Amino acid sequence: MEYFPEIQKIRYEGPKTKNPFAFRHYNPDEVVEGKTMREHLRFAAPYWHCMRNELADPFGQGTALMPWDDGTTSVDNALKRVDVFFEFLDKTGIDFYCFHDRDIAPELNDLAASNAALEKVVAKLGEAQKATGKKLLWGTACLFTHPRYAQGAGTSPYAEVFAYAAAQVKAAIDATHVLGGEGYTFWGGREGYATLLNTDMKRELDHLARLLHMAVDYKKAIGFEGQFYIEPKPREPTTHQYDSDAAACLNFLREYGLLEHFKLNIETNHATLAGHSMRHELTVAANANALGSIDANRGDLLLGWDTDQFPTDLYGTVDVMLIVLGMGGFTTGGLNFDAKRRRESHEPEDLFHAHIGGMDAFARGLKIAAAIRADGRFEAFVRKRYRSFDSGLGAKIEKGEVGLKELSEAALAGGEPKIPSGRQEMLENLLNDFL
Ligand code: XLS
Ligand code: NI
Ligand code: NI
Repeated sequence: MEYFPEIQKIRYEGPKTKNPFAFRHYNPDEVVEGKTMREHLRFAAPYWHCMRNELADPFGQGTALMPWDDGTTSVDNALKRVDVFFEFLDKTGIDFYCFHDRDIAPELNDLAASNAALEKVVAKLGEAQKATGKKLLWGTACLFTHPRYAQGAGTSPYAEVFAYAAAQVKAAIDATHVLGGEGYTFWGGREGYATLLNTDMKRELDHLARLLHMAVDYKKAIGFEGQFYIEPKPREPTTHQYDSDAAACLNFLREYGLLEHFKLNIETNHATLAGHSMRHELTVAANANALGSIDANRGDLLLGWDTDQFPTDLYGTVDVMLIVLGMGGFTTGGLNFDAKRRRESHEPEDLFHAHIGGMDAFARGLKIAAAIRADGRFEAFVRKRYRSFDSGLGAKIEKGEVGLKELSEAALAGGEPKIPSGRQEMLENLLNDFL
């Protein structure tokens, strides 16, 4: 049974092709900086957006046409989606995928039934992985959709809800482990608050850290070697989320002794919602040696909402790839298109156009970033900008060999410093030369 019969395997045809179902820039086996594009980019598709997103918005119902889906919560329906999804992965040439427990299998009347359904679908996913060579980038538990989590999961004021969340995390880690997942993500959609009038923030944070420590212990107990990630996001659905940005996450992990066990999964649209550029968030994470993986999407500058659009902006993909190449590439992580089609793009073929565009934009981002690095002018400029710290007084400052007293003497003797231009406009022009 073929679910996308009109669509053939997407192939690289080069920048001149007029075929919308072809790659113009993503050429999986082309080598850039000593590795193939496929090895650098490690594209992943999110099960939730590809298979489960009906493309509803707060004002209207779903529009997505999913002729394979009977709309029920049956396990058979869930099993069928696996076939559809793997055909999609095969035809797009995407090597990895990500899921929430509740995307792949239905939440049924009680936890035991939900766990049993999950196990059935996981078994089928395992077979599909084996048959196709596709791999799981990361799994996660959906701790935000069900009404029981309306007031939080790991930060719920109610111990029974915390226990339920822990049970879901356990089952989702088991599923990820069985499927050989390279990572496991915690995104705390409800881990925050709507008002401080009813919230004990300290206690909630302590509880969230407890849940994560339990997950670390469990991971060790079962021998799961995948990387744990936290995915920062400042708000939405809550008014304030505790994991609001990369810096807040790093501080939380450090405070609770969790930093050695976690890296960050940074999402573009979350960065911009937090009032940062993606490059800022990636730099903060990479500086702490904690940049693990990326949810590659983008927001809309005109909307203050997590629109999860596909990443087609070249400035954005160049920024991302500069940081990824700069840290020596992904290890367990990859580029997960946590992105959905617009509500108007409701036909199955739009899924393909969307991912082709994202993959091509990242292929160009990779090539442009590699060219920028080979050219070396940006690096040289930045190095030169700080060169007064390479020797003399600056080197002494960096080494901690001088204090306020010595520097006061130096400043009194040196007079008013003359500083060179930061050359922002020249550098922006230089960046455009590479695009
Ligand atoms: C929502 C998040 C979510 C995570 C996984 O905004 O991006 O999709 O990636 O739970
Ligand atoms: Ni995400
Ligand atoms: Ni998101």
